Amino acid sequence: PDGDTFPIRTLDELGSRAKDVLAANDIGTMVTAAPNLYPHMWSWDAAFVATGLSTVSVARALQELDYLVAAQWKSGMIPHIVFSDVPGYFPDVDRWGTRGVSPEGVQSSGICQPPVHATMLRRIVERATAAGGEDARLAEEFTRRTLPQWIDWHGWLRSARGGDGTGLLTIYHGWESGMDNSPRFDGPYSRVQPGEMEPFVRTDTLKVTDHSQRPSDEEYSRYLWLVQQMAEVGFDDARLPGVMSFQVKDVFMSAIFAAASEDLAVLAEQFGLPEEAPQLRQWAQEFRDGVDATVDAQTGLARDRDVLTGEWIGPPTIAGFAPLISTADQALLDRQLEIFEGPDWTGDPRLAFPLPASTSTTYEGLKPRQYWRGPVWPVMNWYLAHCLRRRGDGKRYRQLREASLAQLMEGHFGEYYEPFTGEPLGSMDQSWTAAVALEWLA
Ligand code: 9YW
Repeated sequence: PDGDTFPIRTLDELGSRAKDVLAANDIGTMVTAAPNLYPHMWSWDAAFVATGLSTVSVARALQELDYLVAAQWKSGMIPHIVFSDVPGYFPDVDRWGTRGVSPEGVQSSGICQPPVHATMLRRIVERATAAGGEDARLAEEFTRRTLPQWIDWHGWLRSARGGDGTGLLTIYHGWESGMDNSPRFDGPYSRVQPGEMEPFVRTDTLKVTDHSQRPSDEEYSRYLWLVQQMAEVGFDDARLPGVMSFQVKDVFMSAIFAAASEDLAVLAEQFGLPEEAPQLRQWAQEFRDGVDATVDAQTGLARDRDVLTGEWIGPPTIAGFAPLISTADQALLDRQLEIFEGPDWTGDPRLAFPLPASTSTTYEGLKPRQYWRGPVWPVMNWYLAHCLRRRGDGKRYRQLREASLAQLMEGHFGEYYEPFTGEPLGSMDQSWTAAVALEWLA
């Protein structure tokens, strides 16, 4: 808003500006992911936004999760975008071809995103329970009512995407990982050959005018080709393995699933479905093991795998730290933390702030301004810190908090940041960035 000054001077001011960002992005039905670039609800954004909102209003936070879960498909899938009526984003619901496939009255995409929801719901429930009164009552009512849906969501992930005994979830589109153009996917995408397709006009490059911060046109034509491949089989889970030219075992998403299944088990025990807890814990165990088994003995990082070629995926990205989210193996955890704090990651002395970049800052393919190829993503900093705190590592949580708050004081709530200069990039006033600012301050 007019009159804002940069950088921000006090933590109080940071908090009130973060609240203003979320309020401004709230269109009544949903808090859009960003004011201009992303005028819809994204699945994993909504979960992070909800936890941030719960520091202000538990009722408003639960409304956000309610709106998302209401868009759940019959299969159990929670779609990665729930569209508002605001125009201007591409691909829109028509390009997705999901009308008639998605539930009546729901306008959504036809793919999923990482399942952070149960973890964030548990966080909100803990906050609301501590507050007591009306907040506690609302959180309990919401959790009892929606638990079956979150359990179906996990059941769908396990059966449609992870039922092959690997303890790893398959994604059929880089967008499902939430890290669209990460170098993790360069190999698999190089084998995607777009065929005959409707022409398209991107809208993201009209909004982020420095195109070097966004994926290339060639990348976008592959993204759209995969959407078409899914639409041609009516987004039928059973047919996707036979037709999709992109199939990757996503190690980061698998770790999120393991941790969230554990959190869901806790909620199930607490809110009336204790008989579901053993199954959820079994999935947590299976995927924890699956993630641990991907670790490269030489680099110490976890790896994705290209299902179609059977190859491990090499580039050192933030996804390599998946075990920080899920592992129960203390030696592995110690080794990962040493790498995390070492010169290729948060210990790189050239960094503006000691925070993990989306790819290692010493990687030859690093693109420090381009999306998931190098910038630092505030939401990832908080999520990883939250996972460490859950393990009892308050010291590291506080270190990441201090660095993150110092980064955010520049005041624009950027979607991502240049690692060496701290410049905000992509969309400004990004909702999940504001949400994690509130979490850091809570
Ligand atoms: C797009 C909304 C989404 C995030 C993704 C991020 C980006 C959307 O924005 O993708 O059209 O490029 O990669 O993780 O959920 O913030």
